[in-house]
Amino acid sequence: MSALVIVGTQWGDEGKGKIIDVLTERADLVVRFQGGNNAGHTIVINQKKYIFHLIPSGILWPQTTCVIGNGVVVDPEVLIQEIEKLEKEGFKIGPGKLLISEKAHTIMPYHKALDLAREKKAKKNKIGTTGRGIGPCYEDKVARKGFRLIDLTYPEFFKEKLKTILEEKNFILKYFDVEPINFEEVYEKYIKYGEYLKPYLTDVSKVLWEAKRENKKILFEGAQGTFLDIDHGTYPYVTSSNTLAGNACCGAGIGPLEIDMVLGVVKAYTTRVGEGPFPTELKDELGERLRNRGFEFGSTTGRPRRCGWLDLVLVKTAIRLNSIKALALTKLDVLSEFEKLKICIAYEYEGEIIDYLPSSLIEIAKLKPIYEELPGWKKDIKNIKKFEDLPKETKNYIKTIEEYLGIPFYLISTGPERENCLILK
Ligand code: 2SA
Ligand code: MG
Repeated sequence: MSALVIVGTQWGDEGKGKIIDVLTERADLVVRFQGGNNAGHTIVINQKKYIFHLIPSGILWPQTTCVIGNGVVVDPEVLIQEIEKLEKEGFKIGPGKLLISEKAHTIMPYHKALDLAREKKAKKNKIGTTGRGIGPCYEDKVARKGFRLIDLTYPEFFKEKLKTILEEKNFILKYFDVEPINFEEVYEKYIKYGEYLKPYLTDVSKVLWEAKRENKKILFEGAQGTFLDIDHGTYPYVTSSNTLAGNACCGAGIGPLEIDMVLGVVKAYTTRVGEGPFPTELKDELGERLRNRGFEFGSTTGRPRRCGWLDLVLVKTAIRLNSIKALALTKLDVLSEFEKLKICIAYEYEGEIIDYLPSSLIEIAKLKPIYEELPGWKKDIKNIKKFEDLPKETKNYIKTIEEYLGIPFYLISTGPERENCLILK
């Protein structure tokens, strides 16, 4: 398959990093197309954990070119730190290995300050953002007040625009009782970032077009998940970008007919970090067990993730929203200890059975999940290499999901390491 998009079907943290890493063995390019360093994609190799925030998860494979598309919002400080950390560990990054769109927008210090200040002021009504300045940066992009990475390489242009913009930003920061941001400091820092990143900047759209013509294999790496999408997620408890597969086109600069396949990643249970509705959430000891067994803590912020049963109503909706044609199931091993498992197959809403997530938060709050109960397997499945060798209860769990969704699993992950993986087709 020459252009494959990988997206999360839940609220992020489905284990996309691991799936992308496994599939990158066969990819020439791995492309990020939205989000920023709010993402935390984790890969474990020989018990060493790597967490990527901005650099695409394919970076650890020697043959792969990694690409940051125009739809990503880039905090240059974080990106440079990520590059240097990997180089210190012996990975060769450098221009050619990593390509960055000139059109990607830049996270500025006032974006982070505003993100944090708004959350603090909102108190009870906060979104639970990662505090990385993602929302304010996308706001400025849409308001046509943003800086693209290419702008940092033109000092005079950058200087003039920064002066005007800082005036407005400092006025807003004052409203939040936040110290004003110093022009000189930001200017000096960002011009240096511009110099550092200049060799990496390129026209990503053109690169991908040519790669496609040469039949290269391209993997588009979605960040966050379907229900954090700015349009189709549980608004306003969402991130500020379109997380759906369709945005791989706009966020990287390719047309829709260039995409050949979309793969959805499904975690064997559900998690969410931050505020917002979550119909199958377990607020009891079972939720706590899922969190501890699955090590469900934010890989960017360290926040404990909320945990609950697998919600197939959500996953089925994600299939529709993203044109998902194949699925990967992750973290199945986390369920190994449970006597009984539940999967949500519909909701009850005011006495009626429905199979969709309503748009209004008021309606979502009234949903009661309807569960199908399945027996657990209570056996370690980490090192099983063939589907046939899985315990019959595990096979039953997988088959029940596949039947409901009408799509087969292509890959099943049974542990954090690259080898803990069953490829089914
Ligand atoms: P933001 O910072 O504006 O994007 O936050 C808005 C909402 O989006 C959620 N969000 C995420 N949810 C899951 N995983 C994400 N990445 C990190 C991780 C999160 C972390 O991999 O664990 O470490 O806390 C991610 N990024 C954004 C966020 O929680 C808000 O609900
Ligand atoms: Mg994550």
